[in-house]
Amino acid sequence: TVLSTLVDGVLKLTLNRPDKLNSFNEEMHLAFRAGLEQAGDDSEVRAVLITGSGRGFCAGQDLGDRDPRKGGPAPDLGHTLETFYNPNLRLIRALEKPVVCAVNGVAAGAGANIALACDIVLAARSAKFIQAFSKIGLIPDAGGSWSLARILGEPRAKALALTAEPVTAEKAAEWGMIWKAVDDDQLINEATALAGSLAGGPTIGLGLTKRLIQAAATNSLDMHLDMERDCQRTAGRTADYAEGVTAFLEKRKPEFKGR
Ligand code: LHQ
Repeated sequence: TVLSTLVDGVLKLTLNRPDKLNSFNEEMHLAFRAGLEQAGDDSEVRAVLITGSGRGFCAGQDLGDRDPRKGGPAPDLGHTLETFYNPNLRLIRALEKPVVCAVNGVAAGAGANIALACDIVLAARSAKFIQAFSKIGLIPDAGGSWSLARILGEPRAKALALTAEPVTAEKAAEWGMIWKAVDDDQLINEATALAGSLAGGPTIGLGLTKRLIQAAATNSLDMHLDMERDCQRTAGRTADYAEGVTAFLEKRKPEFKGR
């Protein structure tokens, strides 16, 4: 349910249930988690690229998995979030390596919000982001009510979440929800090139940069300046920093090793 390849430092995770628009069942949640855990544990992995197979990126939870017409007690969706979604969201945000997301088609419900949790999001021009939850009586999960409010502010966040109106890739870029919209036939090349270039970067410095930017919203300036000091101290001790400065002085391209 998730295809995984590691090429030139890029761990590519492809959500792969194309006839269900890559919606999540338990098996796919666990396979996705295994990929994200590998990204953290394996020092060969220096960037992650997440995409979907077929015409969609991800339609959120597989709604066929929990058909209310079959009867039985109401499912505990809080348990589903705690067991399956939330660990994966936390892994993406805590991973101190860049996570690129190539949204190749529709991203609905939790699928949209997993994309929004990634560090750099490219989307095919034909892709749409849909906060589908309100259509079925749910709240925006997978971090959506948090990330939308942060990214967009309350007016746009509320309108998108309450109406479930689709947002085109173009508009998502204009609103700062994603990095950019890319022609459909260029998406995977461009995302692969971007992930490849990040994987060739100074991994420790990039990871610390991610940590700092994520901490900014909740830190005071005083706390944040201390955090920058500590992170820069760490970055300044890496071999990649020495290589970066040496390469600059020698007027050549640096060869970063991720150490
Ligand atoms: C699907 C799905 C799908 C199963 C398309 N499931 N089959 C929820 C509950 C529990 C715990 C916690 O969290 C959550 C989080 C959530 O993510 S809730 C939101 C769940 N997702 C949705 O409500 C989106 C449902 N899907 C749609 O609205 C449409 O499929 C979109 C707008 C994504 C795409 O529309 P179309 O391009 O017109 O495609 P389609 O609807 O024809 O779908 C293609 C096939 O994929 C179709 O199957 P079929 O056998 O008829 O070809 C769909 O049934 C299937 N599919 N989404 N979530």
